[in-house]
Amino acid sequence: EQKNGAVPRVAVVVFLLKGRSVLLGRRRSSVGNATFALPGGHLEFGESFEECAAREVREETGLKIAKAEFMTVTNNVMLDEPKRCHYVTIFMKVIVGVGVGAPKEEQEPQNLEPNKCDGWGWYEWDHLPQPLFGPLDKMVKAGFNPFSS
Ligand code: 8DG
Ligand code: MG
Ligand code: MG
Repeated sequence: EQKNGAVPRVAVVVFLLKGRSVLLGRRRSSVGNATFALPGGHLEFGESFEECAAREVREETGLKIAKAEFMTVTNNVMLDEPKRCHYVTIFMKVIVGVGVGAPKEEQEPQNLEPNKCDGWGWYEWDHLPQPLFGPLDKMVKAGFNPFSS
């Protein structure tokens, strides 16, 4: 069933892992406003998942990542948001300070899109901030752990 020409879109988001922490920012958006989410955005025409991950992380945080690894994919239908949407979301991961092309430990994220995000912070996986953005919340509640995947 298709409503008002709306179609599912593909998003690529990135778990940046540092020690026991992940990078999250509080959204300013008509989808998941004021919830904590990963850096990421829309897959552009012709892009690989890795390219999209690197571009979105650079655009949003200034961090340079060369090699993000595929982790998992989820289907996210969000009809209750002010802007109804449906995303197939690709989750990638990068371990900070490990391997060629990973950001160095001392590199700190910058809030390069302050109209879309309140700011980036490192949060321990065992003490995640609330509320989490729906797609991430669903994974956490299902027991997903990016450190053991
Ligand atoms: P762009 O113009 O830079 O491509 O898009 P954006 O402004 O960065 O888009 P976004 O909302 O940050 O990401 C696109 C969609 O990805 C978002 O509306 C829903 C989906 N998405 C998830 N989980 C997450 C997540 O943890 N973080 C982000 N940023 N998006 C997510 O399903
Ligand atoms: Mg973006
Ligand atoms: Mg984004």
